[in-house]
Amino acid sequence: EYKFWKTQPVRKFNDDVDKEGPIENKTVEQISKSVTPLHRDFEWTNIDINNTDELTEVFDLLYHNYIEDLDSTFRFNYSPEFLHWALKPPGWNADWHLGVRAKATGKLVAFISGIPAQIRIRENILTKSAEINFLCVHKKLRSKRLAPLLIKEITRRINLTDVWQALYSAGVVLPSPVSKSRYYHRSINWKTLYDVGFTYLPNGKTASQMVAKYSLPNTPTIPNFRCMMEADIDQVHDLFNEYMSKYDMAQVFTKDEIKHWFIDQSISPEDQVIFSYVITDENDTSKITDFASFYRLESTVLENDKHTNLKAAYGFYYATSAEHSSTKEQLAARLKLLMNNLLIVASSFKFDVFNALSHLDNPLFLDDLKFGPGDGYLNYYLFNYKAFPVHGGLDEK
Ligand code: YNC
Ligand code: MG
Repeated sequence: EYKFWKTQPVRKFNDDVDKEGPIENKTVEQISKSVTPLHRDFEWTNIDINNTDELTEVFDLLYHNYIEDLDSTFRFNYSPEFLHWALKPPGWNADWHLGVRAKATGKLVAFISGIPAQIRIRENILTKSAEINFLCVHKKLRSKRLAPLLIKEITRRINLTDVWQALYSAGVVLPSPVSKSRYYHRSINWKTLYDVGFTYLPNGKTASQMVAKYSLPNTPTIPNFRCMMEADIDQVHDLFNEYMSKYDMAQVFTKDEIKHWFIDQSISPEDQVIFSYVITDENDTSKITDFASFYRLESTVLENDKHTNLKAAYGFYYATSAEHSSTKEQLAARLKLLMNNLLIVASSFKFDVFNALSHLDNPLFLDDLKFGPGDGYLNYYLFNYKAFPVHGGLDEK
């Protein structure tokens, strides 16, 4: 059990945490300067995301081999624009976009990525850490212990830059989660979700009753709700930091990172990845009191006659100013207003479903806004850092 993971600096299931901090301390001098050995039929490759052909290779690998739901009805379809967004935040490192090719054909058969991140755990900020994502091995090469080699090699490359901690999340349970979230789903286009088997018709209900249940207005419910613009970055940065400070664990974003994570850079509207909105003060439209965002991540519908793709919105970060959240009741009311308007936006952009995790303050609005619990869970992990369990406070791309 956990033959690989038990060799790694991660907390064991039965380890009690007495004090938070690194599990092991090393220096760059102790890290090997040569690549992790691979079976002779394979070789390491750096993927240049800015090269369209190489980006397409990663897209194709993920399109055919990345995460599926439990009964293989859907598979994540990360768009090329999404990969640009997720893999090139400020300070990104080309060496951390790591692939494996079959030597004979040159075909890309595996991938893993790292990006720089700052993570605050209670009062400690891990200023230099990494976030790992998109670990993928081609279906034909599964269970051959390639994943541990990808993890070892990316760890080596990250360690060589004097970075020793990482954050990652996965549906699978590994030693040992620091936090756990459940997926919730809010139907928008009930009919499509029903046709693809994502949702069912409850006993005694008709399809049109279900459609009516989830119908949303065409326009925002308040006049001072609008798209976030570049000029809003400073205010959103302040709002974000203030709001996130109440959680035990959160990412820390610089202004450049706020710009990267919340202002969409895609060229054509149909490729838009990130959707960010703000509420301005009723009496002073230059003042931002709230912001909220979601990203687009479609799923391929596997083996369905009517539909090939599901257009899903994923709730990302939000924040509301202290004046709207002095009590829990006030905060709940404000988040319902904010998130309801986000649902209206998602509906106007023809999303089929809005997904959210059970973390942050989401439990305050999930039920009332007609989200229902899903089958999926997401476990959060820290590499080479022992921490007490964390409840809420992190998001996942
Ligand atoms: C997973 N998701 O337990 P043991 S999430 C980490 N994350 O090791 P093999 C995983 N480890 O138990 P396969 C994992 N899934 O013997 C499996 N493992 O100790 C462990 N799926 O390797 C597993 N993407 O190569 C076991 O398995 C060992 O061929 C078995 O490959 C696994 O991106 C995988 O779900 C997941 O493509 C690549 O199934 C494959 O099955 C696949 O024999 C579909 O591996 C796509 C999918 C995972 C998405 C993600 C986060 C990854 C985090 C990796 C850990 C990072 C650590 C920090 C490094 C930087 C450090 C610094 C500083
Ligand atoms: Mg393998």
